[in-house]
Amino acid sequence: MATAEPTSQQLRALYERMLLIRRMEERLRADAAAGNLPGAVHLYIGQEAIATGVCARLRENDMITSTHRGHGHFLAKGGDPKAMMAEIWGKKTGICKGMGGSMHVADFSKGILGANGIVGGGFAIATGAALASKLTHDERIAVAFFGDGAANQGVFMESLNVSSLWKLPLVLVCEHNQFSEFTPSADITSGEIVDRARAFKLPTSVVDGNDVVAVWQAAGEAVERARRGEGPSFIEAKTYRIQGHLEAEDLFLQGGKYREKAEIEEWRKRDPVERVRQRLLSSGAREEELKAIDTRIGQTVEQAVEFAQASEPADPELAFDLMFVDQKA
Ligand SMILES: Cc1ncc(C[n+]2csc(CCOP(=O)(O)OP(=O)(O)O)c2C)c(N)n1
Repeated sequence: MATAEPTSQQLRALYERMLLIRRMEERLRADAAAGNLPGAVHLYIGQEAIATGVCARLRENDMITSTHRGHGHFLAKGGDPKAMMAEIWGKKTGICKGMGGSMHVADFSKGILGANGIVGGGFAIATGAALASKLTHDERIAVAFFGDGAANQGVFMESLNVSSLWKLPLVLVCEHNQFSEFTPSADITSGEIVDRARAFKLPTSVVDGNDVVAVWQAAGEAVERARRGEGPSFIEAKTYRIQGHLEAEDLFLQGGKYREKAEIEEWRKRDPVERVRQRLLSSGAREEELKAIDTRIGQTVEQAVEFAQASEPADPELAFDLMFVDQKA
């Protein structure tokens, strides 16, 4: 049953994945602040429950599309931490040979169709992937992760329309983190985003995006429905962006502000990683076991950074080989 509680083994797996995303990004935050990274990073800290809860319901060959805030989706879908770190460091050993960077981490072999610097760019890709799956009867489903800002792009409506009409195996996951860059969502979004999906007759659920169990349950139902060939579903996960829009936010704002520190602190109290940790402790996990998981993940992160640092820089000449299939300069 999709709405059942996760077993303690499943809950532990959810916790581990969320913690991996958190620790990878804390390291990225430190390296961004130290000026070690060649490009901008948009961090997912505070939203880990969403990618993790959804991707835990997917098969390895199911497909996802992501956003400019894509590290969490990549890792949740089973992307390799070393290859992601090297990509963000702009190295040849990166998952896209260092040619894409933070905003384009992709691994087709794991169904990760890519992070995307174009806001709303994932809708049509995921819808097309779901259509391909339906036409070839391969039983794969596609998930589009997107922000509340992206829900204001017209292509969202196009995806809702054709996916509903053609009963495509698609799950649309809106991560409502309440901001678009430096603008509160309420200033640019009319009505409720979920009502847009209802208008196209999609089954919808609105969940606490900081509660991995709630996300996991909603995703279970949506994924099963898509797998049965009954069409798309929409999930809105309510959450909050803890970090700035990007790690160089202060430079952009030049002293200006768009939210209060107290609000951020309020949301820190609903930290999704800490919540699942408490849940594990109250269901019998021991503090030392959880510490051991953290230590192991710390080593994974450290190894990923060492791998990235030791790798050669990306080769710009590769642009000629990688841009088009079979094309040489
Ligand atoms: C088509 C397009 N328009 C504008 C931008 C500039 N931009 C980058 S991120 C962003 C805000 C996106 O907000 P949301 O979809 O809610 O995602 P979040 O950053 O909150 O995760 C904007 C407007 C862009 N990258 N692409």
